[in-house]
Amino acid sequence: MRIETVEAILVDIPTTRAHHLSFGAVTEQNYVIVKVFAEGLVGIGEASTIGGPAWGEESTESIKAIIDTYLTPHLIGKDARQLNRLAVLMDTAVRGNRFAKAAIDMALHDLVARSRRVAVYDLLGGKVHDAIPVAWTLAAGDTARDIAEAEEMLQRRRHNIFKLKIGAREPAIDFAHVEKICKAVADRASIRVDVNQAWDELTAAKWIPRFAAAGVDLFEQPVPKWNHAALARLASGNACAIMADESVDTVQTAFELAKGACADVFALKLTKSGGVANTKKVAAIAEAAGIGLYGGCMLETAVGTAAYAQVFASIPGFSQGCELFGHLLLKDTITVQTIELKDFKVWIPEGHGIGVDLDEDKLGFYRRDRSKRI
Ligand code: MUC
Ligand code: MG
Repeated sequence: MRIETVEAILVDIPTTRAHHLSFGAVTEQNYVIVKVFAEGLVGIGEASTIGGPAWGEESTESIKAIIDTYLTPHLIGKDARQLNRLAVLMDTAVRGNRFAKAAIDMALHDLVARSRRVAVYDLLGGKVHDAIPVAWTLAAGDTARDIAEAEEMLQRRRHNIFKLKIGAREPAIDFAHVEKICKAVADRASIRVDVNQAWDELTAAKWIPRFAAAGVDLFEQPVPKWNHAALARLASGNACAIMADESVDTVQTAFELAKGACADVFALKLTKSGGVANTKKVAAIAEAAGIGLYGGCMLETAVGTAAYAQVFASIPGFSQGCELFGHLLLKDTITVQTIELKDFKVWIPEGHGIGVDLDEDKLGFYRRDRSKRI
């Protein structure tokens, strides 16, 4: 199945509300939608970034440039079915840039699965989950609004795990905010916080036990990604489970973090790890080290969400659930099918490939190079 072309399309979609993180507020999510064409079939994938290069090093613009200029020329004419060989080829041609490689890798998996008329999870040996418990992020930037959102999600039986974004304000102000939410939903939900690298170790050591005493179950990335030693000391404190997100990306960093007992939980993301195979290797390292798993996200559209879901479905574990809700934070959808969230779980999409198809009219509307939006 010879690859004919690869298309990388910049897409911007407004969010339903501002999403406040330690480094700013997001009102529009940016994506690169990738299409790989071969023998009359098209495979789709996606790279999503949050706040341009503020969350991580890659931006949608850099991802598109890497795909168009440095990855696509190596892929044209190659056999799409050789997924492992193509992953090695991409790693040889380009260092790092894992989000760009992951978007192509998702599209290749989708293409090959569609050509065999099976789901991507079938390519990976089948599902171990039909559904995974799914969190919702409360990040409206306003305590009353966050509590109202949590109540609505509980009432609709969509989410009973909430992740709160903190780190932009003084810890005492964040604490008051989180404490009020913990009190409001006590015994009905699990509350976690994500600091997105904003604290130093002393701040984390001082505040984590207080947040834990208020009812927080899990602390995500309290310190900068490079500070593995601080993560290890915080994790050994046992006040609260520590989850590595930005810190855990490559197979090598996963191994280093596991070796140093730096985290109780790893947040898995296909984009962070550079594709399907490496995500599964990171999961295997976690399994070997007794580290829990959480299915992370980058607020993907239903394309990326479906791709993540297919892969997560094939991995045992996920003791901490997942956060495959990104498509529901967007004002619109660019897929024909949606991904179902009910009974506090996300349900793995069924169908061929990743299980969702692009709505070409919507894609046409939201693509950045469309000169005039109607
Ligand atoms: C992150 O750092 O976890 C995922 C969900 C969310 O609210 O933010 C992102 C990124
Ligand atoms: Mg995070």
